[in-house]
Amino acid sequence: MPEKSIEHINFDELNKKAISQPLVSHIYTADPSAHVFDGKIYIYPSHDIDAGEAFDDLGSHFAMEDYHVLSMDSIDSKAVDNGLALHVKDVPWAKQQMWAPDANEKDGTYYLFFPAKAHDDIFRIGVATSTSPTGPFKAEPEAIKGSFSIDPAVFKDDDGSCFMYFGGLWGGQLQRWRTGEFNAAQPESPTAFLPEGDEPALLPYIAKMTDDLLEFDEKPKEIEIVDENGDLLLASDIDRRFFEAAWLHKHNGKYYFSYSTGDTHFICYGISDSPYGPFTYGGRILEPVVGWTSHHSVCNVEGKDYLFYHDSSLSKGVTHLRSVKVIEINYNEDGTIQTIEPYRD
Ligand code: FUB
Repeated sequence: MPEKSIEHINFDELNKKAISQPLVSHIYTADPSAHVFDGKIYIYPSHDIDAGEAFDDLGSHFAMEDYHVLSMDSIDSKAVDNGLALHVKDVPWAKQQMWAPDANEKDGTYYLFFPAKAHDDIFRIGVATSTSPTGPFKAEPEAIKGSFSIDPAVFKDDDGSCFMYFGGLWGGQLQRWRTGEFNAAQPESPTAFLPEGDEPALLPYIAKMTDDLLEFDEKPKEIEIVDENGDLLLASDIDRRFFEAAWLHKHNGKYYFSYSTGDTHFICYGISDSPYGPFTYGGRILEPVVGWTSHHSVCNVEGKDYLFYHDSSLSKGVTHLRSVKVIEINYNEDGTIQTIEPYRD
């Protein structure tokens, strides 16, 4: 991925201006998916490492191998690293790149949902289960049937129905699935097979989960993100169109679908009356952070919504060595979200 210039950044100054600090600093963590289970906060992040892979636009340098679950007794308490939760060597179908995970709970079983490249180099999404929110998790032998691409987020609605949101461009391969089949054609370029600028942007996907949360209960459907006129966002609208990092939360009875715009580095959102959308673009939640990627979750803790996010300030700008942070989010009276600047002026 093309790096954002970091040469001008004084990281000591930047860290003083940061609106929050890393939740843990003994390991690098990213892509935080936060949930409250039984009154305690659990964060399911990627576990960033430097595996020595060369940087490329497909994200090969994001060569993560395992997951650790973080937990916090309250929003102000110290985060605890609960150790190894799942390693790629214990996932029969997966080869490499344990990217952004999520988790959920049903009837006392905890489910870890994660993307990885399978042995044929195609990203799929798998499930692993545990009797504890912190694992260790045991992976299912196969990936979810009909799954593809990256960044699963599993939202449980008020009636207990669970929906997976997923998808990611470039290294996440979404552009290779435009016909419903994986397009293995050359070139390797992450921007090949994308729509033209005046065509609608590629869309993320949703699928209702089966009651046991191990499979899709329906063929994944595209989620429309539209502008104030009801028109789909265009591929050229790079400040607003979906790229990766899907998340769904509810506020005052409305569904908020949030996501990263990738190469423009914003976290944006749309609002709908249905978990299936269409979502009307609502604005930005988070301005760009240090590092190429931006990835987040929104979690309600004791009545307040918090944004869990990451940046690369601790590693002094190394894009694949990120740290998870948290900050409260606030809404305006009309339901729009107040945009967060990650560093004070
Ligand atoms: O952590 C690897 C990838 O980087 C995630 O899957 C994307 O969302 C981006 O954060």
